[in-house]
Amino acid sequence: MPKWTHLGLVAFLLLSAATAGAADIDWWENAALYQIYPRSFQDSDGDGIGDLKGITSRLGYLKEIGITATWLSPIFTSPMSDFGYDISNFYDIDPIFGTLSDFDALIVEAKSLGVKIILDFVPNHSSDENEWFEKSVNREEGYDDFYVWDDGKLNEVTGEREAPSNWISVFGGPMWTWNEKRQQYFLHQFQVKQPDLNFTNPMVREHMLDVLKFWLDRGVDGFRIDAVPHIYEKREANGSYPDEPISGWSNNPEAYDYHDHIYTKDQPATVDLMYEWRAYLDAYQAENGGDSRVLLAEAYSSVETLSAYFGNSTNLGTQLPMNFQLMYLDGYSTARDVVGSIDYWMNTMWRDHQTANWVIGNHDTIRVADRMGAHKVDLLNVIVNALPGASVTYYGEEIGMSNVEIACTGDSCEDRDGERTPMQWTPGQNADFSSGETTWLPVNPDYVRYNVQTERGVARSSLNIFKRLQALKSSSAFLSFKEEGGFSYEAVTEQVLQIIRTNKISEEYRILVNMGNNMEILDGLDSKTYEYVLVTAYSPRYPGNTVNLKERIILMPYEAVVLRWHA
Ligand SMILES: *[C@@H]1O[C@H](CO)[C@@H](O)[C@H](O)[C@H]1NC(C)=O
Ligand SMILES: *[C@@H]1O[C@H](CO)[C@@H](O)[C@H](O)[C@H]1NC(C)=O
Ligand SMILES: *[C@@H]1O[C@H](CO)[C@@H](O)[C@H](O)[C@H]1NC(C)=O
Ligand SMILES: CC(=O)N[C@H]1CO[C@H](CO)[C@@H](O)[C@@H]1O
Ligand SMILES: [Ca+2]
Ligand SMILES: [Ca+2]
Repeated sequence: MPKWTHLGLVAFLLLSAATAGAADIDWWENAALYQIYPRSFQDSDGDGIGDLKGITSRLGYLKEIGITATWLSPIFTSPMSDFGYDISNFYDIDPIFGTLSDFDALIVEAKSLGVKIILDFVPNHSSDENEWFEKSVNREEGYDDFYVWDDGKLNEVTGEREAPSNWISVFGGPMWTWNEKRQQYFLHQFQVKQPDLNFTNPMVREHMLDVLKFWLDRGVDGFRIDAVPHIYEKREANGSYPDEPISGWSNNPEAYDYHDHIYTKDQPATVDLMYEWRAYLDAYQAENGGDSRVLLAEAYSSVETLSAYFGNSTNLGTQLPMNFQLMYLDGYSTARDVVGSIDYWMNTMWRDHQTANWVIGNHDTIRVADRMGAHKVDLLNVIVNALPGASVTYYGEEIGMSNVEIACTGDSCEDRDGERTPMQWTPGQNADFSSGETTWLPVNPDYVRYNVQTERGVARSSLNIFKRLQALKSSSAFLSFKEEGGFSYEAVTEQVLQIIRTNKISEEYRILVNMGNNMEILDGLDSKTYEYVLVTAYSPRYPGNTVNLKERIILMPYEAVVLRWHA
């Protein structure tokens, strides 16, 4: 495929884009999305663990910072072996987080504020403590085939029984575990305590639609689907499971990376499942009214695969196949690297579907401050909000939270805890996350400086920059991205990224981001005079200053600015 040049991209938009105006944009297409990790957002009862009442009390904050919709990591009943990603009852709230009536109260408050609520939906597996699994172990009628069971193979040399295939689970170790009671192996792509459901079984799919309906009826605006690529596995017509080839990426035969996951990831049936769920949501909307219900898909897959999950005009799939490309940047990434990451998405998803979304963090990835450096947090917030489409912010990134190093002790060792520490609200005790004596994870000691209350009062804090970005994101030039020539992006030097957003009539914004630690001098970028409308902490300029781009503009190390020209 020919590489798309940025001029070419603009030309392409000129030639072929429908002249869709802001009015044609559905809410999710330009949404500011925000991920809440419920254990860590706000504790309401002093037990040191965040909960639903806590979230409800903080919804006003989401409104304040311009969030369209928030998605909550799982809040369902769970033995918490994988902190809620192991669900024992898909129809209830875990007591740690509250009750169904707390949830209903949350929805009422969210609706009155105009903040949409999206739930994490974990279809691939349940907890082994789910009654469905117990029924399946006991081969109860209707549940016999609910999970992926197999007798395994007989090793002809040793005469011993072996797992059906060589598959390795995502967290390491075999993907098959023997169940004494049923005398069969069951499949688990994640932990042993997370047996995979059998999605070729229509009964399982029906149960899952029923789960969706249950929460839609309670007023949710959509679902973020966990672990989409892992839903189906390859099974031969004769019932056997083919071994996966060695990848060459790891020397450890117990590690997930040891194999190339051609039979346990992104199997073709997954695409149809996306269409099935989207059709269900659309039918629900048609019947019940209201705004579009959305599907966000978590899939660490190629952009080409994500394109298939999105679907086309006849087969609609997930609206927001989450784009993790920017999460692969690190402290050494230059503006050209950023452009490369943007290109990968634009060359496929934008070209084919004119849709985009940008994720820079989640509960499985170290925070931007640690991954790229504290001085780059604002730069990344500027980039994801300046690009067209939906932005996805992990709680705390808007105030520049960083990882906490948490000692790993024995069984409770969880290497993803560092990015899951309590939200930092004020410089008070426990950052006002909890009134308890201790919190489930320690509050980052830097909370005295990085917290919502303090940052509200600092003109160029990460928080105030973030808020300003949200205001821009919903203004006409930023909404008109589907119009011809509505935007472009390029690396004007190795270290300076430029994004242009314009409504082509009265307004043009130039966003300049210096990713490097050197001063950058740019001559003759354009012929117009611009006003500084947003400046970051490293900028010597003030909002309201002007600059004539026919002459020169100087950018300090790690400076990002938004310039505005108007007719
Ligand atoms: C999954 O369910 C289908 C339909 O009930 C059944 O034919 C199939 O054998 C099951 N698959 C496994 C691996 O149990
Ligand atoms: C089942 O079918 C696959 C693919 O056709 C083949 O490779 C495998 O040897 C077969 N296994 C058995 C036990 O017949
Ligand atoms: C849409 O995608 C399906 C496959 O999922 C394909 O069969 C169909 O031809 C596509 N339609 C269009 C209009 O591209
Ligand atoms: C980013 C994300 O949500 N990752 C989750 C994927 O699914 C596994 C198993 O459900 C979880 O452990 C991850 O946290
Ligand atoms: Ca609590
Ligand atoms: Ca699966």
